[in-house]
Amino acid sequence: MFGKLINYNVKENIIYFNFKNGEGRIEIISPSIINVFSPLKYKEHNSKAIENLKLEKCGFKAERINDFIKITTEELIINIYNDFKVDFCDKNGLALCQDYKKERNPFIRRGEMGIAEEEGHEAEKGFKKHKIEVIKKLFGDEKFYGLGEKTGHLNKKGYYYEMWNTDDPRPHTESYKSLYKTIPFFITLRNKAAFGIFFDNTFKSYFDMGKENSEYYYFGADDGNLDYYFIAGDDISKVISGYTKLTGRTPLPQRWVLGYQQSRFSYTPEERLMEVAKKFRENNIPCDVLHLDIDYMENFKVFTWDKNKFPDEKKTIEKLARDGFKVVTIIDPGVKKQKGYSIYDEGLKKDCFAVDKDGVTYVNKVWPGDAVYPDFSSIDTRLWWGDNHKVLLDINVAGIWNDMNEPAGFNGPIPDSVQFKNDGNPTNHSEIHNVYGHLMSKAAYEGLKKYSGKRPFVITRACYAGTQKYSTVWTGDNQSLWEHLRMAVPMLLNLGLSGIAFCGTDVGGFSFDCTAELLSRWTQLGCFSPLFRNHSSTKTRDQEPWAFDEETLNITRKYIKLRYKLVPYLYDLMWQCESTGLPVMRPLVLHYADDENTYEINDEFLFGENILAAPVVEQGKRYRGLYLPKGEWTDYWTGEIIKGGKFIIKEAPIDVCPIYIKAGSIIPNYPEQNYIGEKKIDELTLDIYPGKGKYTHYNDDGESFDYKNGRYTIYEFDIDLNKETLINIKKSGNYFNYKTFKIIYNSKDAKQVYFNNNRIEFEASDRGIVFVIPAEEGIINII
Ligand code: MIG
Repeated sequence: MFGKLINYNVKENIIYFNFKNGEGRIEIISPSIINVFSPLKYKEHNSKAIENLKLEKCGFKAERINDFIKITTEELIINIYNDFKVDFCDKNGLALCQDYKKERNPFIRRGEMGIAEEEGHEAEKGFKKHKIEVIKKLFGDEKFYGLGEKTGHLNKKGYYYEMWNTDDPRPHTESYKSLYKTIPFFITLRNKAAFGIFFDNTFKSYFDMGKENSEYYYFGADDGNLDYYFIAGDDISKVISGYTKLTGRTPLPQRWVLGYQQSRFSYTPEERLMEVAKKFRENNIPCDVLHLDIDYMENFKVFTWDKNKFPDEKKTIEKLARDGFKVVTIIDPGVKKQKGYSIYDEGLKKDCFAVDKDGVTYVNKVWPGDAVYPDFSSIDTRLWWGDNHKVLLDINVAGIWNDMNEPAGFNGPIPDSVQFKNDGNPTNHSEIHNVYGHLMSKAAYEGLKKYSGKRPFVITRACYAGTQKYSTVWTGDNQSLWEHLRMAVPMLLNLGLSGIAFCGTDVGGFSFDCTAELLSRWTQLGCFSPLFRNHSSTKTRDQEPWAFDEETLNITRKYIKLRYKLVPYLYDLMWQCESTGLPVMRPLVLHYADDENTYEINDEFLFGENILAAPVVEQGKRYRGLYLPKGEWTDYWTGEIIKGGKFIIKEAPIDVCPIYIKAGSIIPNYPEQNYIGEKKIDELTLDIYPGKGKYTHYNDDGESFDYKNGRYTIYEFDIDLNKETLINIKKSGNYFNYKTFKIIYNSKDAKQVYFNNNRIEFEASDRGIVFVIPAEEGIINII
């Protein structure tokens, strides 16, 4: 397509290429991040994902070698050939990723659908060439990860997907090409080296990960620019850090957001909501958040309340607050088309709605009936929309749940011809569709930040690359099926690898009736999902922890309590994420990429680096096989210490989710609470597993942005293990200090304990000793 390479020239960090039939550019973002670009539609990048990118100053060299141009950075060699074919090599010249130099050549499909189609069988689409296509050579040993929220397994090799945000309520299966989210980013692991590719194109896009031919994989799009980033890394962590340097990182949330959340379509009227709240406290189950689904509104009109169901919504929220509950309300994009309804009238007046090709406000149907669609691609609309949240924040609504923002329409898909302002660069739906939810959640985030001053809590269903800066996500309408519990693990892991560190599924499943056993197992997974929310659809059977039987109540309570115990550990992970981009739930391969046994583990994951969870995802299963990577691991339930680097079989009765703690871990624990913030925590418990290790614990006010101005305390622990154990404690910052640390040291060998040379009394615990020291700098010495 580009034809012969004619010449090139260098300006600042960009190398411009002229080909016989077009222009190409290579932009050096950093020594290991390279942008490949051709202005096929727009002269410049028009990214919705990347904001305020700062280039790293770095030297590079460009030179002609025979028929290609060689670019050398400190970390990479990039060769550019005729037809704008690009090869990436490491600094020693070893090929990492190469363009495929031949044409696509799909496998053969034989036969005719004929009558089979009438019967309802879906015909596979034949070969389709895309306007933009980048074809990469398959070396054969690749593993692919990422691509956001996709069905199927952890490793995406051999799958074909499309990126077109889709609300399809049928049971999501492995053959689904699209769900609610578009994250055109994947990580390739090959030869123990990793790199990522972020294809920053919001039009409908295509990812064939070696399905149509085993010699190549490709990505492509219907329109837009050729615009992708190659992100090299020695390991997966570095690739994620590079990708999130481009698209942003999940910011530290308020602490209560990490508590348990209960939802339902819908908890109305007020009495029902109150009854649910009461049941939590009666049953001694911690809970921080209750969600209000669409029925709280008057005729599904956003930013209104149905006064028949909530006569005084402000009071309702106050009453719940006294018991430690926060309320999150749903807000859909569709605005009811009704004269006299202020949001509709105002939006029209301010020209905030998308219009059809003739400039007439576009109407589709959603919950409120005929509805119009805010044009979130316009800054004026985003500001207006953000401001609308003030009425909710004024009565202390604590977070916003954005749904239906693919955007969905009951009268069928929104036509491509619908017009959007796109901040001064007008375009149509085909370009905005995949970023509609992203821009909506950005508007909500900014409104919440402006009027609450706290760290915004937004949950969105649709998203694009970079949404992590604004919102957490849930994986939409799953069903109460074992198959969906099983699929949740790789789906959440791949979301995490795609920059979305904060995500979760509807615990228990949305559609269909849950069972006692399924809820028990799903809550065990939920305990380790950053967003821990039980939600289910209208008309399905009750799905709260107490809705089944005594056993299920006890099991769900056990795991919800465990979650509350682990909140300081999880909060530390979220804090780290702001500087590393690393997710909370991590596939084993992220930390153990030199161990091939970890490459395709679909039903185990690391919760941070220290905790390994292996949930049971099959009905009736009371034991399971699992892999422990190298190192020593303590069985959290039995205390048994197991040497890793092997597969083991673990008994897992219905109340046991296998959990292992890595040697050398320090896990901070909170005491039991009904909700986060119920108790002032002056004493932090540190659950310590002997071994060499380091841990950093972070503490702040848990809600405001003051931490950005240094209002926090950091405790650093360093455990050294020789003949005796030395734990070195350092502190920086002086704002949120504990009085004491209660230390649980999980070893029976301890004979004497000193803190800064003072002898400390200790008691025996189940698996070791317990003692209390002042929460100060110093050295603990365990002999
Ligand atoms: O058409 O608001 O995924 O969580 O309960 C269904 C009602 C609309 C879909 C969401 C689901 C929510 C439901 N919504």
